Parts: sequence; structure tokens; C-alpha cells
Amino acid sequence: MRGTALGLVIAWTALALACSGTPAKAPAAAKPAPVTVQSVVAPPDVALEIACTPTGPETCFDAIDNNCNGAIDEGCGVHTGVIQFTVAWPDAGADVDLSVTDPKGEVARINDVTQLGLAKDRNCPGDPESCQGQSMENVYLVEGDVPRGTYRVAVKLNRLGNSPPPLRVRFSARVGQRTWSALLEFRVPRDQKVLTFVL
Ligand SMILES: [Ca+2]
Ligand SMILES: [Ca+2]
Repeated sequence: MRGTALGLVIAWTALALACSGTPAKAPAAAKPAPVTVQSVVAPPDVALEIACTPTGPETCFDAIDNNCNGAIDEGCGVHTGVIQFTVAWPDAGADVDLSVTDPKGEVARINDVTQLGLAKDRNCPGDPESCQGQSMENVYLVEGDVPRGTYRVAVKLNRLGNSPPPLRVRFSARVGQRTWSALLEFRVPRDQKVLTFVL
């Protein structure tokens, strides 16, 4: 009898110890911090518009967030993301390059994803079949947390097309809840506009 009681005490103590060693409750997964943009720097001849004016349903391949839902050219076969940089231009013969360098210094490329998660759609005119006369390039964050740091966005004219200069290239950017847009004017090949977004 005494032995049984002692056994119970030992068992009870062991159970109590085991319970006290268990963490009370796993902490809830931390919510990702909101994406805030510390600064945006654009060349003096680039007028960045911050406000979005809804003009109707989304129109494809114009690099404009027509419906002001924060995604640029969604539903058009291009990817969107919490980070998105997009250019579009009206002359299919002109060659414009969008080159985005992520905070680790890696450039987003087609068919590849940078370590931080940036990827690129479309290289126009490139293979004429792929752009079908719709000149547009798009860089986006594939998934995951938004990497903080400096994004360098370079838009470069490689070749003019059939229309006389200037070539007007529509540029739009989305970072978190905010979007920017501007018309970039290019006159001679190798002209380049560089914008930086610091998060
Ligand atoms: Ca949209
Ligand atoms: Ca659009």
C-alpha cells in the first residue's frame, strides 16, 4: 500500500515536471512588417506621379494600373507582385531594356529568379513571336517577404524604331500599397534613365 502511494507520488511528480517543461503556447507567427518606402530618386527630367486615377478596366501591355488596384497589367499574361516595375512603349521596332538590380546587387533576368526573389517577364522586341508587337517588359517579386534595401531601376533605349524621337516610354512601379508612374522620353540610342527605390 505504502509502495503504491509512493509510486503514485513519483508518477505525479514526473508528470508535473514534464508539463512544466512544455512551452505554454507556440507564439503566433509574426505578421510581416508593412512595406515602407524610405525614398525614391528619379532624374530631374522625370516627373513621377504618385496618385492613381482609375480610367476603367485594366488595359493590357500599357504599363499602367488602369483600375488602380495596385497591380500593373494583371490578367494580361504577365506576373504581378508586391514589388513590380514595368515599362511599355508604342513603337514595336524600338528596343528598350528594363534592368532592375535588387538590394543584393543581382539583376532580375528572364527564366531565372534572383536569390531575393526577383524575376522578369518579356524581352521586347526580342523574339518577335514572344511580344507580338506589344512592347512591354516587367520585373516582379515572385513571392515571400519583401527584401529591404535599394532597388536600382535602369531603363535604357538600345535602338529607336520607325517613329521619330522622342520615344515615350511609360514606366510604372508598385511597392507594397503604393504605385508610381512616369513618362520617360528618349531621343538617342544608349540614353538611360535610372531610378532608385529605397525600402
Ligand atoms: Ca491593375
Ligand atoms: Ca494596364
